[in-house]
Amino acid sequence: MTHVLLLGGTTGASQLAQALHQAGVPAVFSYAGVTQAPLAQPLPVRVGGFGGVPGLVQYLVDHGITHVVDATHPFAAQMSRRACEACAMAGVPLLALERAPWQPGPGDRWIDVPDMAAAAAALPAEATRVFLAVGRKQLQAFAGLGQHHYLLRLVDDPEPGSLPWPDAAVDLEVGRGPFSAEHDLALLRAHRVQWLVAKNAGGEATRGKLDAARALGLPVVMVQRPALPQRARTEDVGAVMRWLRHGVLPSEDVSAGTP
Ligand code: 3Y8
Ligand code: NAP
Repeated sequence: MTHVLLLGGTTGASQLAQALHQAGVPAVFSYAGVTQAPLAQPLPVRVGGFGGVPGLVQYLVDHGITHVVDATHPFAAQMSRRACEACAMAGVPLLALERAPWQPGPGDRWIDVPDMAAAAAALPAEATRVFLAVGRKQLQAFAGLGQHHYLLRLVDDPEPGSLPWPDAAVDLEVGRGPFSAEHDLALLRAHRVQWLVAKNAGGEATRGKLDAARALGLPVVMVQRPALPQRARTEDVGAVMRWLRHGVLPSEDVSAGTP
């Protein structure tokens, strides 16, 4: 009897949850619990970490999980690494639902950097206005750059005093996305943004800010994805459903991750 553990927290995971629900496939949707009110799902939901690899192995065994789909974000690297390890130990098949990285197009002014520290170093020394679209957990890398004015987009209101700059240096937009290019163009204009910092999340839900930056001719510091272990992956919800039904992916769907 199939029982799927869906590691979620992204638009793709929400789309797969709908497909699993409509197909009547027994599944449980898993959130880390880092936002106050995550999107409701049409599947039973569990929230919170598993307790590292041993905790996840125990969960797989206790709940008779037959398949794991890692539909977490490309930057949720620790979860993805631990899922690979736990599934190998428990002998449970794993498939990643992962969108391709964004590629620059004509008119894009991207500065590719390997990590958040390099992103901070890529900003100009002189004071400017920066849209940090990297979430709450990554702000510390920019804490020492008090000369800039920041526009932050967070999923939840930050705790008072939790931001690493004085309130006067920060404009805050609280929102979950997806965000349209029109919305983000108005946002960048309203806040006179001169620089963007983004993670190469891929997908359509937040590429609007990149289209808006191109329209305004703004430079984008683009943080590359962390390396992940080799694992079967696909970008297509239908391919996941075929894998669950028939156990294999057509070869064109399976490409190894970044070594
Ligand atoms: C908790 C689940 C969906 C929901 C939307 C996608 C799209 C918007 C892109 C910008 C960039 C950012 C951030 C972002 C994106 C979608 C998708 C995606 C980026 C939710 C969600 C959870 C999280 C966690 C949250 C992180 C933060 C990152 C905000 C739900 C809304 C910046 C990443 O405060 C915190 O602790 C937030 C932490 C991890 C990155 C960070 O380091 O702070 N996402 N995002 C999931 C869980 O608890 O398991 O609350 O409903 C999901 C979404 N986030 O399903 O359509 O699919 O990628 N989320 C980044 O890419 O830079 C926003 O503003 O342009
Ligand atoms: P992370 O750093 O890779 O994971 C940290 C720990 O959080 C994991 O080791 C695991 O704890 C727990 N965890 C993460 N995702 C989980 C899930 N879906 N279900 C249960 N436990 C989970 O993760 P993150 O970058 O903080 O991302 C947290 C969540 O936000 C994920 O669901 C991810 O899909 C979503 N998200 C992240 C980003 C981003 O930019 N990172 C963007 C959009 C959405 P244990 O080891 O104890 O199991």
